[in-house]
Amino acid sequence: MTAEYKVDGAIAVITLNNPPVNGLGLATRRAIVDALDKAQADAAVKAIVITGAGKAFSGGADINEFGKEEAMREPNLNSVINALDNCSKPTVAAIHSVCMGGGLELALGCNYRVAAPGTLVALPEVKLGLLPGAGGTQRLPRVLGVETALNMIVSGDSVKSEMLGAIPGQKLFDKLAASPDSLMDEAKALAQQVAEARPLPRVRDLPCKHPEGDAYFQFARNMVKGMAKNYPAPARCVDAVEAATRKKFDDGMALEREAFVELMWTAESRALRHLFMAERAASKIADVPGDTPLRDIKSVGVIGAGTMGGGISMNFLNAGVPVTILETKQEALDRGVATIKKNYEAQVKKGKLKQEKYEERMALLSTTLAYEDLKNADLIIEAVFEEIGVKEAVFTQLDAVAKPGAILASNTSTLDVDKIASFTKRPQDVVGMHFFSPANVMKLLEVVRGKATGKDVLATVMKLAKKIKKTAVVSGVCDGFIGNRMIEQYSRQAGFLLDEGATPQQVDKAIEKFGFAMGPFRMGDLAGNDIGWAIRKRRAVEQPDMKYSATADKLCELGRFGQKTGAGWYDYQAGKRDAIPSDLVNKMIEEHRKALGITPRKISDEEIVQRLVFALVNEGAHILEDGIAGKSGDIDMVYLTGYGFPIWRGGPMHYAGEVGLFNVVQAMQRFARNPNDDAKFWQPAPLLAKLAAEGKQFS
Ligand code: T1G
Repeated sequence: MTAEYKVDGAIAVITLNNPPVNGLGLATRRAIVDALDKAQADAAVKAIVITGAGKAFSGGADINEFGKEEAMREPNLNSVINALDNCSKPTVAAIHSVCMGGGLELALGCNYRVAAPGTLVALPEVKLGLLPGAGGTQRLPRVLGVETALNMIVSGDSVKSEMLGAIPGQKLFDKLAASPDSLMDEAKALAQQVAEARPLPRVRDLPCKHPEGDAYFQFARNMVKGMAKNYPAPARCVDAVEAATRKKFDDGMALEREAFVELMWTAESRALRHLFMAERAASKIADVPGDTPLRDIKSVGVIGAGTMGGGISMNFLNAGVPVTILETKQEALDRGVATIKKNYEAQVKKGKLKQEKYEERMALLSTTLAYEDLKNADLIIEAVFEEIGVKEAVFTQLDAVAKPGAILASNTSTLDVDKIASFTKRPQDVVGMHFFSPANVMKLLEVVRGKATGKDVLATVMKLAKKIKKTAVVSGVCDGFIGNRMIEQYSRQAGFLLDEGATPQQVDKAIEKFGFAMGPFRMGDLAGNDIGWAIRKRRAVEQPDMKYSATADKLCELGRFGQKTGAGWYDYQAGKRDAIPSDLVNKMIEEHRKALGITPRKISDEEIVQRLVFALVNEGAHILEDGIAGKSGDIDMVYLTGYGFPIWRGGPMHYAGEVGLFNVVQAMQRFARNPNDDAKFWQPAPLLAKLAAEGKQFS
């Protein structure tokens, strides 16, 4: 059932019922028009109320239909709203919880609207690289005014119903219900009251003007150009709303429709829609049922009050979960707490956090030097020194102290979670929770699943990730999990590009122009070049055939670890973070090329970007083959939320699909023929080669 029809006295009630958020899929759209026909054919029915069952009035068009012909198949949403516009009896929308996108457009097609307080109202299409495509750009300005409507459409942000209802002169809501519980009674009462009222008020008949149209829309265009240079949709939103003030309603609708169809086929919209689905899919684990019982996490222990431990603690304090931080020395605890306070005070100073909220959070924080004090914690996360011996000591003690059923998590970024679990008698309770620095800011959380990790532990951590506003992605156990394993190949290619003739600044500029937040060399200087140095030393023992450019080691041998040592790939002025191209480093690279007998060549930005990005794609394909990531969208989520991959390109695996896997493999074959590149490096992963040969995508 996708819409229920019931007659209550003289009022017909149509209830959308397409869980989870009453997405307006084809079957639901058909059910609405059938119900409208039924109500109009029944002489006993004098008015109609439309509402939504469950947790939403409607979340809008059904995103599962995107890119499919069902989305456009009649009755499409515009046709449903036209049927409302031409309905012979008054229609009242009873709005609650969530009223978004096509759901709000549907409500705007009704003659009257009653909203429960606390309803989230939005036209979020722009966040999918679209614009409202069922009259939202033409109707919302008519009921809220041009400026309020345009702000909502260009931002895509939700606004509470009571705020919109308080706008002087607004015509969006005819009534705000006293409470969600009284909504239906009040909507039916209004329907009864207007049953004979004629002519029926239609939003499309309202005037739509802006007193200084030219100046305002010029201002709006300038604003949008600045904030959305990589996205075409916001500018089209401005065009459509401007059309509402200048054209007849139907002509404005035609412009909106044309813009909507055009945007639907842009790479940016495909990327944003992929991101929307991938983010939700990431929280689903193939072999962990959605109804897996969860463990109750009422308190958290964090071991280590350093940068990571402090940041991790803040995530839970922010979510109202009490935290006990354990350290080995009081001064380490004091330093850690002082850093947490400093972070919060900075937010209070910027007006991003209220003083009382800050105090509330600090009241949830306690500290200790004794493992004993963690005995009641439901989840304990260690963030101690990245050395297996230290982890062994910590988990051995945790095993002795933690209560049965406590989840024991390691924040390790490189060590073997199975080995860590083996230090306990409860491997089923052990899981990796790999936060990214700064842990209280970065959205990505790699949840590392050990061989023995319990399904309820995984389900609990994935749910908890949502509560602390993290994007959690499950990774299997391997060196570097998903993100760091891929970035190692990316960094190797960056080094080879230097050997062949590129400079650090040229590589960084090329990939930053492609959209990365930061190129590999600026990022190395920020994170510390010694991290990669330690990994290469380990590699030299474990995997001697894995070649690297020697430039990175030479840099570290000069003590140039990056910003923390005042010099890295770039030079830095004291106290500043601006990366200054270094003559010393560029000379070192030139001498290194000579020693290799390589004549430097000019390398195009396109080749730089392809070699860096396809290095990620190929390793991502290996990660899928090895079962370390469950789906390619998970890999995209890791790169979009943890490694600065440009959002509007959808992540490395999605981007490879946009390029075409055939073309990716063709490029890799060209690189393999380059005498100075590592032919073995460009051996396509079997999965990539197979999909490319079959003309398929990763997902
Ligand atoms: N259609 C179908 N399913 C949807 C959906 C939608 N529009 N929105 C969410 N879901 C699913 C989601 O996949 C998840 O499924 C479940 O609902 C809970 O979502 C013509 C073309 C509505 C505020 O962009 O902002 O209308 O994983 O985890 O935190 O102009 O979802 O449980 O199986 O996010 O409570 C415009 C997008 C579409 C709204 C609920 N609408 N959704 O948040 O739960 S374009 C949107 C949201 C459009 C017209 C155009 C949020 C939410 P599962 P959730 P939540």
